[in-house]
Amino acid sequence: MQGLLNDWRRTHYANQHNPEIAGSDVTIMGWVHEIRDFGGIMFVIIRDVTGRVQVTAPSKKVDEDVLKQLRDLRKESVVAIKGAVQESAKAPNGVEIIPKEVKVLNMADQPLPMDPTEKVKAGIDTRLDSRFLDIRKENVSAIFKIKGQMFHTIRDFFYDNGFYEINTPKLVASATEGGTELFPIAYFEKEAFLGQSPQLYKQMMMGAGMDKVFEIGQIFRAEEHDTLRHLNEAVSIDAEASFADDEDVMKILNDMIIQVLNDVNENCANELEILGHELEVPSGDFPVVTYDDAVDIVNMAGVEMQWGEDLSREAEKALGEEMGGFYFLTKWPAEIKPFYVMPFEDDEKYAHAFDLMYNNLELSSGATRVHQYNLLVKQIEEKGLNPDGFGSYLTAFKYGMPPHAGWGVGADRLTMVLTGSQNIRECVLFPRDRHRLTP
Ligand code: AMO
Repeated sequence: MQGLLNDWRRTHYANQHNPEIAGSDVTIMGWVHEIRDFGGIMFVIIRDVTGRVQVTAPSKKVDEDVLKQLRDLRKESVVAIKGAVQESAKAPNGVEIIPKEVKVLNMADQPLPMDPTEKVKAGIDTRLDSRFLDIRKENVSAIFKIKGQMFHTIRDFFYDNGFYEINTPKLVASATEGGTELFPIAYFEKEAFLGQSPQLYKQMMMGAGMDKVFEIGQIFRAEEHDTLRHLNEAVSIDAEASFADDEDVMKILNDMIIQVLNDVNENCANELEILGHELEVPSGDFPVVTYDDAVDIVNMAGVEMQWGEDLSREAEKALGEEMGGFYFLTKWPAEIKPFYVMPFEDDEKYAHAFDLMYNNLELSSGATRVHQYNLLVKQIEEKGLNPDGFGSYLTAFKYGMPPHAGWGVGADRLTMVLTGSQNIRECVLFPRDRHRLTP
């Protein structure tokens, strides 16, 4: 059978080729990025997850069978090549490979649905339709390498700070963030939905005595919006901590973001360079602006906003213009925050709720939670919801629920900031939006 690895194994990745290994034999495996045939000499660029390396085949030096195999290659085919490394001032890494044996592992069909070398530019829809080819581009895979580093740092951060990782159900019976944005699903004879937030479960874990928990998981929002920062399926990084309030968890969030920025700068310098993106790391605590001050700032900028309204897109832009970078927006009107948010003791119009913003992009929402059963029932009713729908959640508040606070960060939005992407679709492998359910 053709195309099997058999006893062939890769010895070097593309980025491990440098003048230090000149003279040695290597086996590389990857995709045919480019073929240039000048008759007397042929260049084949091989690409793998780390980058590219040049295979140079002068017809006088290379076996006729090998030359024929190279000549018959089609772009984006998967190959393995054994050869000798030789110094070359003109080649990308200062070295090239003179091929001795070629194994075609899988020939690619032609024409390609899109061109991963970007000689022919494709729009976002064509790219997403052929996402596997799109991600072969280094400026696209760079985004996901940075996103991977982000999750790595975040998990390290949580584990280092005493948080336990949890997984909560995504098939749920009720809404958490207000009633309208749920995807109904068929669940045998019952009504069920896709979860829009692990909110109720992470709070129940506080009642379960787990002290500090986090979850990284999918959230589903049936909002009809079609914007550059909303998807119908997103990844949320959720944290919840007991015996803590909004200020405590803002500090945790602040520290986590700084660690992510530092780690991405340190470990993803190559990816940032490919993206042409620089990441500034703010020193110390992010600035804080209260909702009241934000209303003034927005109005002063000529965008009309009444006290008690959520920020319109224009209001977010005006505020972002004034604040810049990362900042917290605090002391929200209780009326526009969910039922689980703790009101101020001395003025119930305000809630102990905050958003973390980056320029005009909301990255996170969080709050001190209501931990008293009676107040929670009252707030559920005031939001026009029926406490009967929250049975097992509410019960957890009757038998020893500690004071607690937490937040949820949109992972895909944070990736936009880390990579300088303007469209959230760039930061999700297979985005789900109003019009897209495949691939
Ligand atoms: P919220 O609804 O604000 O809060 O969501 C938290 C964060 O998740 C991201 N996000 C989204 N990202 C992309 N597309 C969407 N449709 C989308 N919806 C939300 C945003 C947002 O800031 N339970 C609370 C969190 C908490 O209080 O702990 C919640 O879900 O970045």
